[in-house]
Amino acid sequence: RHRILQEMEGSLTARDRVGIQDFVLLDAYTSETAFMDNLRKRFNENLIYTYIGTLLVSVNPYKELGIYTKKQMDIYMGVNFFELPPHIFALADNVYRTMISETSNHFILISGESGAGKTEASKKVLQFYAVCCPSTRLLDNVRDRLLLSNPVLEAFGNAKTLKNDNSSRFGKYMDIQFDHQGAAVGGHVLSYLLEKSRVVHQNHGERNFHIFYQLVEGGEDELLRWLGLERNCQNYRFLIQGECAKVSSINDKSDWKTVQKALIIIEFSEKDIEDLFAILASVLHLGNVHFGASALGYLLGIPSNMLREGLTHRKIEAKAEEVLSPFTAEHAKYARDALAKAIYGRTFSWLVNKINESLANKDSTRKTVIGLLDIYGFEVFDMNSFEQFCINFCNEKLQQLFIQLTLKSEQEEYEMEGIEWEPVPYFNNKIICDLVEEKHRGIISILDEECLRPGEATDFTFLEKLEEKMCGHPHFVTHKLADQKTRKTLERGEFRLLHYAGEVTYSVAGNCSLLFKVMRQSKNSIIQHCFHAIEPDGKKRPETVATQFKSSLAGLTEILMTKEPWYVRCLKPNHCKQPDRFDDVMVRHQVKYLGLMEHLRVRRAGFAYRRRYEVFLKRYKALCPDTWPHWKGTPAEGVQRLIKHLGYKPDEYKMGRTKIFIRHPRTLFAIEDAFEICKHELGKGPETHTYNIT
Ligand code: AD9
Ligand code: MG
Repeated sequence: RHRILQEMEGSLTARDRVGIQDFVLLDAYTSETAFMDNLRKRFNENLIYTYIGTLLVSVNPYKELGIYTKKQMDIYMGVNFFELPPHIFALADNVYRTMISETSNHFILISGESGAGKTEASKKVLQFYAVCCPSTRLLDNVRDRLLLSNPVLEAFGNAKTLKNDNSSRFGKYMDIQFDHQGAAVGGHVLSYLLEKSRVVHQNHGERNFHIFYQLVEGGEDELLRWLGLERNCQNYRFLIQGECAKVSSINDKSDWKTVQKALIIIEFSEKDIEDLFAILASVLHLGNVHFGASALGYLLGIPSNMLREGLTHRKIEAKAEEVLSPFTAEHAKYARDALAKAIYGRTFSWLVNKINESLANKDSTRKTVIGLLDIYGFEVFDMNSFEQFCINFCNEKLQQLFIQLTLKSEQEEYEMEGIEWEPVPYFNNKIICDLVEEKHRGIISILDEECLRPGEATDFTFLEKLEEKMCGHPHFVTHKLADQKTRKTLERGEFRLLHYAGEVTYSVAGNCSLLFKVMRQSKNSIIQHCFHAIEPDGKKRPETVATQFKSSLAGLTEILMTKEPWYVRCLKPNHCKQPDRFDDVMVRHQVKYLGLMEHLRVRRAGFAYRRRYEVFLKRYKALCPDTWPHWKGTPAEGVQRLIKHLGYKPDEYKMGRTKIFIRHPRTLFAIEDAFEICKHELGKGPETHTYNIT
C-alpha cells in the first residue's frame, strides 16, 4: 500500500494545481465565485469529488471514469479520510471504521436533484462494503443478496423520465447490518411511495417501469406464449404513451437476464417468479382491455365474469342493500387504471418484503448498522401532479433534516457548550415543510378534508379551500395571486409552491371497493396475499395517500435521528445528460439551495470533531502516562492533561462544558494513529513511549 500511496502522491501534487480537495481549505471560503471556480476546475479534470470537511460533494460526470475498480477500493480501504483524494469510497470507509471503533449506528444521506447521481453513489457504497468487509463462505450469500437486491428493485421501481434514464420512482432506505467483527450479516429495505400512476400513464419522452420492457424484450418465447404476450412493446398501450419504448442507454434484454439471476439468488421460488410474471402480463393486458377480459381473468386467477363485473359496475349501498350499478365508459376506464396501479403497487410492496425475508439476519446478537438513504430527487416538469408534490415534499423534509443536524444543532451546540461563536445565517425551509404538513392547516390536511368529506368534493373545491387558507403565505401562489409573486401566470386548476430548490406549479387533477373484493378471490397467491393484507379497517377513518406518506416520512426521520449522519450532496452539471458540460448557472443554483456555502462557513469556523470528555479519555488515556491506567480527577481535567502531553496548540481545540472540540480532522487522525501503535505495543506499557503527535 505504501508504494501505491507514493505513486498517488506524484499525481496529488499535479492535482493540487487544479483545485483544492477540501473547500474548508479554500482561502476565500465565503466567496461563491471561488467555490464555483474550484468545483469547475476539478470537474474539468475529471475530479468529481470534493469535501467540505467530512461532507462529500459529487458532480455527475455522465461518463465512466474508471475510479470504482477493485484496485481503487483497496487503496481507500482503511486509510485515513484526508490522506487520499476525495472519493465516495473514502467516505464509505470512514463511516465503516467509525461504526466499528465506536460501536455506533450511522446513516449516509445522499441528496440532490433528479439525475444528480444519488442512486449511483448509493450503489458504490454498497459495493465497497460487499467487497471490502471481512467475509466467510456463509456470508458470501448475504453479500450477493445485498448486491443483487439492487437490480431487482431498480427493474420494478425505476423508469426513464425526461430528467434521468434510470430515475428512481420510489424512495429507498436500506440498513446494512454488521456483526462485531465488521462483517455484513444482513440488511433491510424500507420503500417509500412508489409512483404508481406511471403504470397507466407516461408523459411524452418517458417510459413505464423498466421491468415491463425487460419482459417483452427479454422474456423467453415459451414464457411470453404462456403469458399471452407478443414480443412487441408497440402492442401494449401502457408501454407506448411516452413514444420511447427503446432507449439507447438501456439494454432491456441483458437487464432481464440480470434480474432473472438476481431473483434466483434472492431465493424467489419458481412459483413466486411465475406468479410475478403473470401479474406483469396481466397489467399489460389490462391496459389493452376494451372490456372483454377472459385472458386477464385467467392470469389473475379470477373468473372472468366477476372481473368484468368489477371493472364495469360499482357497488351502491341503498337501505342496507347492495345494488350493482353500471359504470359509464369513462368510469370503467378509471376503474381499470386504478386496478392496474393497485396491482402493481401492492406487488412492489410484496417484492420488497420478499427481499427483506431473504436479507434478514437470523442471528439475534447485537448488530451495528449503516443506513443508506437514496430517495427520488427534486423534480420539476412542465406538468407536475400529485406525485411530484410528494417527491418534492420529501426533498423538503430531507433538507430540513440536514439543516437541523448541521446548521442548526451545530450552532446550538456551540452555544450550549459555551464556545465563542459568530452565528452563520441560513435559510430555514421549515416554513415550507409546515405549509405542506402542518396539522389542521397544511395542504395535506386540507386535501384530506376534501377527500374524506361526504358529498361533492372536487378538485375545484380543494383549490378554493387552499386559496382561502393559504392566502398571503410567502411560499404559496394561487391563480388569483400569480402575477404578484412570480411573473408566470397560472392556469385555472393550478397552484404554485416556492420550494427551497425552486418554484413548481402543480396541477390539481382527479375511488373502487368492489374491485378489491373481487381481487381477494384470486387464485394467484401474490394477488391473494396483497389484497388480503391491506383490508381497510371499517371503523377507522381511512388515511389518504398523502397522509400515509407524511407519516412514513416522519417515521423515517425518527429512524435517522438515532444514528450518526454523513452526507453526500450530488450536483447535476447540465440538463442534457452529457459529459464534460458544466453549466455554471445551473450548478450555482444547486450549490445555493443545498446550503453548501452556509455549511462551509459553519465547518470553517467550527470544529470537525467533538467528544464527551469521558468518551475521549476512555479511548486515548493510554497515550499519556498520567492518565494511564486510571485517572483520578474529573474527565475534563484528564483530557486537559492528555492533550497537554500530546502537545496540542491552543487554536487546535476548545474545551466546552461537557465536550472537547477539535478543529481539524487531521489532528484527530494523528491521535488515532498513535492510538493504533500504542495498542500494538501496550504490552510493554505506555510509560516507555512518548507519542508527540502534532
Ligand atoms: V433520481 O432522483 O433517482 O431521478 P439520481 O438517482 O440522483 O436521480 P442516478 O444516480 O440515477 O441519479 O444518475 C443518473 C445517471 O447519471 C446514471 O444513470 C449514470 O449514467 C450517470 N452517473 C451518475 N453518477 C455517475 C458516476 N459517478 N459516474 C458515472 C454517473 N456516471
Ligand atoms: Mg435515483
